[in-house]
Amino acid sequence: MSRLPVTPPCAALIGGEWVTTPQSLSVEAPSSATPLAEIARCQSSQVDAAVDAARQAFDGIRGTWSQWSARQRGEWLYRFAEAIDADAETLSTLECADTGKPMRQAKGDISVCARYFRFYAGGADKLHGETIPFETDYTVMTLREPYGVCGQIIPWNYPAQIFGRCIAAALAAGNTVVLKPAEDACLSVLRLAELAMQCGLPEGVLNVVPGLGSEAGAALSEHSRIDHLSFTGSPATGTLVTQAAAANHVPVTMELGGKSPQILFADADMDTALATVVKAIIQNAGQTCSAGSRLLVESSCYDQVVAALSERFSALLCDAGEADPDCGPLINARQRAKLEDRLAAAKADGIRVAAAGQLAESAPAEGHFVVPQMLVDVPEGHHVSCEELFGPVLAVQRFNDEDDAIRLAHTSDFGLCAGIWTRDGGRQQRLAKRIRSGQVFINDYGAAGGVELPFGGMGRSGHGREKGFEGLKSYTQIKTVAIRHG
Ligand code: TXE
Repeated sequence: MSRLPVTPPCAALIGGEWVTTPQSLSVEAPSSATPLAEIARCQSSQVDAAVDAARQAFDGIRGTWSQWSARQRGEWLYRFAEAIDADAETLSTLECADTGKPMRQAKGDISVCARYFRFYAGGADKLHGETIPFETDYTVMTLREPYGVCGQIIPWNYPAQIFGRCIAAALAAGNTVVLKPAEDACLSVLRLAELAMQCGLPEGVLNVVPGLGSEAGAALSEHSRIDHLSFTGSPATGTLVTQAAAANHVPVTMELGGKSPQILFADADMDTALATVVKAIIQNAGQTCSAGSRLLVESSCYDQVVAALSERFSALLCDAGEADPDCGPLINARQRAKLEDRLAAAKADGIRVAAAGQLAESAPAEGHFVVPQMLVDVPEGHHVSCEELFGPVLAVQRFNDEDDAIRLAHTSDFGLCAGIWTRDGGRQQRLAKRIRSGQVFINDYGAAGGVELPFGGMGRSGHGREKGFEGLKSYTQIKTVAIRHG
């Protein structure tokens, strides 16, 4: 086994206790395919126990969470953010080893995780209802209340960040949580859960049930005693989760990925645009729901842009995450095989790789590496310009005018993020309104993680919003209270 700075509790967290399971799952390092740890493999019995613990903490039979004021919850979240920052070195080493992402990205992810807790700490006591004018002998008001027990199923690409995004908002709003982390990467999540308990979170408020999607994940999504479910992952699994939740009329938030376009006009600040385009596709080896995986270039500057980007792609170095390269490995052999298969199909269709990065000599032969690459002149509707490939692969296409750019942008069914690069103010506003996308960046892409900015999909990218104050509200429901005066 590779060495870790600390071994987080590799069990399930249920009602404040770390519980081992009869069977375990092996977690491997994507950079070297060597085992890192054995984690719990929860089944429906552990998920039941975790939901019971979360119910008790929320309903107040055993726990105290529902008696905490909003201000107390905010103070706890703030304390926890400080604890995350204090443990950043260990957490980022775990995240780097477990996901394979470059070390500086792992460090950035841990700091974003702490930022979520700080942001929502300030939001906890700013959620409120309103009064509504009604008949003269009535006072009518709304109360904004937590759902109760929130189920959360999260993926492996940003375990610590997505932990922050979902847990901080759900707890700030007063919910309790049962969290199913991904089987491929969950060590930082286990460490974060351990820190949360050390920071004095009451037992049962946060429960963690590691395991397989088809076992623990399915058991959580079909559970009849949860009140809300949020899921981040693939559209196919999202459909299964939605169907299971619908059987119990449990409301869901779905974050299902994207094929996000950046639209580049000839009048853009080219240096900034091209540096950002490269970063937006190699970040986390392209395994990012909001990756800028398509580049649409105005015809008049197409050849010049492809030449300049080719130079940048050729200089990229791929290596183990610990070496802090431009690009790390993919998460596992299955994701690598899937991507290589789609690239082989594109090659068979005559699609040209204009430039590719290099694999460092030091990169372990067993690592799941795919070098960054740029596919050019991709025909409209081809799978590499419509499907989420989830790798460091940029598909480049050409457009003639604004209408053409919007038409091309909408050839994928997703609608998560978009970038628009132009100095023309009117065009910026026209396109921001016309494009189908949950987030639009003008002369930028990603806005540095932006925990304050509402995030979520249009079209097949899902529904519901996380991040920002909208994300906090999405973990609440409205109760109407009508008082007839005596
Ligand atoms: O995702 P899954 P996978 C996309 C990306 C990637 C593809 C497949 O395109 O190539 O999905 O990745 C849990 N009931 N994204 O297979 O299966 C699973 O244990 C309940 C985009 O890893 O969607 C994990 O915790 N849960 C994405 C989570 O679902 C189930 C991030 C995600 O796994 C389940 C990751 C089931 N039947 C992949 N089956 C994004 N939006 O950022 C699995 N799970």
